[in-house]
Amino acid sequence: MRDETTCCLVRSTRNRQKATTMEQWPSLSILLSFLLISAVILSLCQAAPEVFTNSFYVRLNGEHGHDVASRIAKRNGFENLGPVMGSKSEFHFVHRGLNHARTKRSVPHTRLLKADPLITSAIQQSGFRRVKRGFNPLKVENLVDVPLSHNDPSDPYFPYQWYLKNTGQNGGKPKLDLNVEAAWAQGITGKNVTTAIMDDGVDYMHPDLKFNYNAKASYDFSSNDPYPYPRYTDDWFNSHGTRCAGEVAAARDNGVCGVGVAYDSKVAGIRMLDQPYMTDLIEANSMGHEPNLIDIYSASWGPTDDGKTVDGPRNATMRAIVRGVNEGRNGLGNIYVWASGDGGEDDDCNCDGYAASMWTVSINSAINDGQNAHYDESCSSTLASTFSNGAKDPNTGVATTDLYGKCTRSHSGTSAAAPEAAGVFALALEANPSLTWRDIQHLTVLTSKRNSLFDAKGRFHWTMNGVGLEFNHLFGFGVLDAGAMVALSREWKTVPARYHCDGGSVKEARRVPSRGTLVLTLDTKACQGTDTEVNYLEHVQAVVTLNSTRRGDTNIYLTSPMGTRSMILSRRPNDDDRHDGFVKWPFMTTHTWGEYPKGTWTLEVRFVGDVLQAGWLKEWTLMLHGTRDAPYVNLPVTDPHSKLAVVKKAHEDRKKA
Ligand SMILES: *[C@@H]1O[C@H](CO)[C@@H](O)[C@H](O)[C@H]1NC(C)=O
Ligand SMILES: *[C@@H]1O[C@H](CO)[C@@H](O)[C@H](O)[C@H]1NC(C)=O
Ligand SMILES: *[C@@H]1O[C@H](CO)[C@@H](O)[C@H](O)[C@H]1NC(C)=O
Ligand SMILES: [Ca+2]
Ligand SMILES: [Ca+2]
Repeated sequence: MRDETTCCLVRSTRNRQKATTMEQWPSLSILLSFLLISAVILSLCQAAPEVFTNSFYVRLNGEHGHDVASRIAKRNGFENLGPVMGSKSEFHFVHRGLNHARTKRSVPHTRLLKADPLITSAIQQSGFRRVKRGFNPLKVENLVDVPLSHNDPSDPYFPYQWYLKNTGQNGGKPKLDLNVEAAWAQGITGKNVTTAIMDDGVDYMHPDLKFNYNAKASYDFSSNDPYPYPRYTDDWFNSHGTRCAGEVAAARDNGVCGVGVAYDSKVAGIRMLDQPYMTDLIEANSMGHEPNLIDIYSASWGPTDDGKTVDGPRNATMRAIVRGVNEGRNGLGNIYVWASGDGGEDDDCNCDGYAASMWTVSINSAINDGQNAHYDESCSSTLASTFSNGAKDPNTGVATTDLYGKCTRSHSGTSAAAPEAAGVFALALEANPSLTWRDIQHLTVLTSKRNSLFDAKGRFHWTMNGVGLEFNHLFGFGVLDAGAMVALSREWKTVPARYHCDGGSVKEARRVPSRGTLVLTLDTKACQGTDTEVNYLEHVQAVVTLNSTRRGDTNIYLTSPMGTRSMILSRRPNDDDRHDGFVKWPFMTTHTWGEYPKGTWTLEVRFVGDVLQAGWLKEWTLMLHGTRDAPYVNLPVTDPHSKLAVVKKAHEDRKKA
């Protein structure tokens, strides 16, 4: 079943009544593209000056294919780098005579391309910043002997992999881990599953990775060749991807480093972070690379975590993601795993359009005693958590592979957390290869655990939503439990079709008071009686347009008819924007998962901070995503205390009432 839009910046009013369940990048009218472009340009002005690269998105007037495209490029003085997402009519051209980054568009080059009779459009790519999350420079490692049980992997770093098996090493809390041994004990180790590490390259000759390397699914989009080997620098800056790869698929019992979460799975390297500026085409080609060979894409990067950026996937990248979830894995949908961000309490991952997307699984981190890490961001779109580093000794990071055949124990940041989740999902996909991208999200919600996770500062408490699912603003539905996820995956029945319901809008501009709160309500029937009826929620988006004299002092809450209150925008003290505000920004919450959407939704907007601010809320549209039919009805309940049992009972009681 396909899934319709919502993206955000350009939600089409024309599509409102459209009865499809496909996730869809809306067909764009001129007005809508204008909105998108202006939103993008506006958000860029805020963060960094716009630059233009020497690369061009080129659309031909038909499906001419690669060779013709190369000839067209050549006769205009360009080089054809290849198709955009495998297309026969869209290509990526570069002009070697242009600087890699300039401050002005090169109108003559664009004009030259557009004048070619076989070219219908040519867009010079802007360049922007995408940063790795959690980079730690090289450290010298001294190993000490830690006793092992005879069932444990014999790899020398396994005793340091407290996130796989926490015995209380380094002051950690015993059993606060991913519970992977319970998955391995079911014979599940990730066989025939490929995770792509979209990063700065992978040392695929590393003795702990080379037998699990999927060369066919790999590519280097930074250098445009099939070998995503990291570029050497003295400080090993480009070790990030190799470290992430080892967390997923380092080999077992080979005497090298530790083991991956899914140590019999494969990793692909997609090198795409190592060039002066990121472009939409590099991101799109990376996220759309070999979607039938790659099951899971893991990303430990994003817009700058400076607490004042509002940015997300651009045009082609959004298309790549939507195509991935609709068509990838031969129609089951690719899984995109995202590090929620390292901006700390002063940032909000709902302002990061990758992490906040419904089509990515956004993962936060916890440290080895159950607290959040000091760099963790919080937001209502985070689905679950894994682990990053130690509490007492910050060098007790994640033990994994490092460049040039080495090992490290100090990989950290939410960067380190996302690949652990990719590994757990690889286990789930081996246990049940027919899981869809949505099944993975449902399984995550149902099997993640509160365990002993807590907010170090006591701000965010564990709260029960309307159908008995416990969530936390920092950790989502809790820490992944590989054993439980694999067990439930085996009996899983694919969830019912997904629908997208426009739950209504408030479109008159309303003043946000300088003191006090603007409270808006929307009564919705959740498209009852239409073919997009939603009765059981998955994601909810509040698409908001607002301006204010200080964007970072704006605070927004969304409360569901069942009383679940999500903070969809927290204070960001560094965000001093006073021009752009938010333009149709899709704030997302996962906290109302499983709830019934019918009834009254409440949006509260207010200013926090010491200085009086002023602003206007110009638009609020409520987008409800989920199923018409109850999920989980055909799933057997073995444990009456499981979340599955609790939600099923809530749904059954509701039906009786
Ligand atoms: C491995 O996965 C591919 C699809 O990704 C599938 O076609 C193939 O049958 C699988 N092989 C095994 C042995 O399960
Ligand atoms: C986005 O894509 C649409 C349709 O493919 C195109 O018309 C528009 O110019 C693109 N915008 C940018 C900024 O590339
Ligand atoms: C916000 O928009 C309103 C109405 O369009 C306008 O009057 C006001 O000056 C704007 N405020 C800011 C801070 O841009
Ligand atoms: Ca090993
Ligand atoms: Ca961020």
